[in-house]
Amino acid sequence: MTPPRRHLWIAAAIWAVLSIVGAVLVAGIQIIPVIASREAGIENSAFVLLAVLSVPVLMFVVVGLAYSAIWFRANGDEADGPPIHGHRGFQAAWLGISFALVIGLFAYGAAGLVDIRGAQTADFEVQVSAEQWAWHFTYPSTGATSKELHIPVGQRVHIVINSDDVIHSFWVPAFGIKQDAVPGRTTEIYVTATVAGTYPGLCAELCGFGHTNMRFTTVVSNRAALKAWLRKQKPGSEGSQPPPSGSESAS
Ligand SMILES: [Cu+2]
Repeated sequence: MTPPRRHLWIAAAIWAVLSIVGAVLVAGIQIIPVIASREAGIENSAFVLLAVLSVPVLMFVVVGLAYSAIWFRANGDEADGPPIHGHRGFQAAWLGISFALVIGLFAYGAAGLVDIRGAQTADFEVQVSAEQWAWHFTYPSTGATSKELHIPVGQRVHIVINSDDVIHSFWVPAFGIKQDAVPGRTTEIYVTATVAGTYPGLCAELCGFGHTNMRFTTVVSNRAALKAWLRKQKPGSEGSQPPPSGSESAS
């Protein structure tokens, strides 16, 4: 007969080994498929931390269950085992560790949120107008308009969002940002793109028959290329775009 303490140590050792191996494996994965902004990087590290910390919790349950099922299997006897009452140390550890995990994750998440949403300053501004079923982008620095979103790499961009009809949602998955476009109200979001390239954007709020096709392309380029592109856009050339101010129309 193995003494009970020995079982505890063996199970704890298996738990520790599986937790470390699992945490190392999970720590290496990128959870957001494409990361092209500072914000998406912060979010990905939060997801990874959450996944890493969940491994020892999962293993605690799995190892406890599997070890008991193998070593303490009762053949044919289906009666309940004797109840265990009031183990103060165990209860304190259970509550203490759970509390520390939750508060620690909350603190990490809150710091990340402040990092993403905190500073309300930007180097570049774009106004976004959503309607059934299209996106329009206006660049206040030149008055240019476009159907694609063009922003500079490595600079904090202020995106100001309005809707002409129903609720839409501005979403660029690679940037890790999503913001509702609400009729009669201006919403905003900030992003710092870190990798030049072209990224898909889409409406993330079911907004009617054409919702599926309410997509746009985001082009991230260096400041010089962006300036050259902006110079080529004639102000208001995009057509159906109303002037940037007073464009909210209630319908
Ligand atoms: Cu929409």
